[in-house]
Amino acid sequence: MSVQEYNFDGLIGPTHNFSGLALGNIASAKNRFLISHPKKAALQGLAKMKLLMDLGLKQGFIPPHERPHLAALRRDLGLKGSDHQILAKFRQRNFDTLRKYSSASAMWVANTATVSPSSDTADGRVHITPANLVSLKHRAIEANESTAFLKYIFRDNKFFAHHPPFENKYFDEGAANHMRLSMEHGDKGLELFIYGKETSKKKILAPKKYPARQSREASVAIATLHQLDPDQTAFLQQNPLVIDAGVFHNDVIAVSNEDVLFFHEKAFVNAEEIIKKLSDRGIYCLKVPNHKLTIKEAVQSYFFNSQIVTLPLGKMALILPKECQDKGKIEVLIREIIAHDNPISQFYFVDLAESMKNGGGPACLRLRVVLNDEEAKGVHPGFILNNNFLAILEKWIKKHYRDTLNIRDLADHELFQESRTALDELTQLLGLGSIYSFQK
Ligand code: SUG
Repeated sequence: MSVQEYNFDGLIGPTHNFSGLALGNIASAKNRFLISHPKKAALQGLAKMKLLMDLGLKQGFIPPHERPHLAALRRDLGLKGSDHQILAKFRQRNFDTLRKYSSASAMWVANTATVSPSSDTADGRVHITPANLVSLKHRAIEANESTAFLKYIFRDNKFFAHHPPFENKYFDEGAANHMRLSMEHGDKGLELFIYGKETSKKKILAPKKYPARQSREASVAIATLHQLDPDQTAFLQQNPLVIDAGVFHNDVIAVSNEDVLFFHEKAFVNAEEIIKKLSDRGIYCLKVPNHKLTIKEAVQSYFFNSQIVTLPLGKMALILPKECQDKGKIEVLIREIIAHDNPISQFYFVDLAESMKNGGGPACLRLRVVLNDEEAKGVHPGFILNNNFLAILEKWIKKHYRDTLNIRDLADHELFQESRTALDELTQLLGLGSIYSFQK
């Protein structure tokens, strides 16, 4: 049976904005309150999906969440009144509260869940745990819808085991802190979990400036829930130094694909033993030393937030953010990677400038799901892209999305209605059914 990796990308929503909400994420802070370009943002995301499809890869998508999330606002603050009245109230006062319920952050689906393929799990099912994202309020409100969407998309329970997101005591940011190494996607893999803090231990090295988001307790609990083989599971601490330099998720400093692990020298604490073990098993451990690229340069360029994908003929491609283009040091590194003994043979630059301004590069925008042919049939077909769906989505974005959005527009009832209409039409165009609570 053939096994393939599917990349499910977050479709960028109609209220994409720059709100500066993510502490420790340098791009988000720097671009706070800039005018955003929702139409351009969504088309950029779609162009990346198209590139991967043109390369012969399987591509799916996860729909945007409705924002502002007025249902969560009502629930949390006990508000009554119509949508119009609530928005009007926040337009005048407490706009900062509304911002927390308005981020289009659900686009970064590398944070939506952790997924373990069936070849790694004891019961032979694909295990999915949605991330609770409790480190930041604007992201924590994603968990309910994400859980519902994932159950709806990966719908056949014969193949998919869905776990609920954790309660508040564990801090979980999903696949952005999870890597998997195997000779081929379909082989049993070693799952590597990267955490920034261990809440039960006082003495652990901790960042000083910015918060660590992922807790070891969450990673360990996922490994247990997913029924992973302890001999094929490892936990590594993220270096607090890199967190303080703006590496708020591991995927900003490391990425893996099949038998390739690509990472910055400073990414982890005490990783020598595991790296040696991996090298001994034939994994290509591509370490970038600090003198070739500093942590700061890595964060500015998002070099490690590239996707590494396996092409149909077995070689691999790097999908890099265009911020890596024409950067002397990075071009040298890319050439070295291509020239040396490892499976990476091609590279492509993608323009994701709108997502990048919020700290989201190519790898942030995708959730990887390894599926065999049978499991693939257990996925709702409306969420798997083909060229026809791509064309529909492009037309839909062009019809409904605004060219520009000012942060204050988030309190605008017209924008709220526009995006609701857009999301409603999206579900009809692709035959997705009623996935939004306003449709029920
Ligand atoms: O959680 N930015 C996101 C970016 C997430 C990137 N994902 C991965 N690295 N996998 C975050 O920091 C900023 C949104 C705003 O401020 O409006 C934001 O949430």
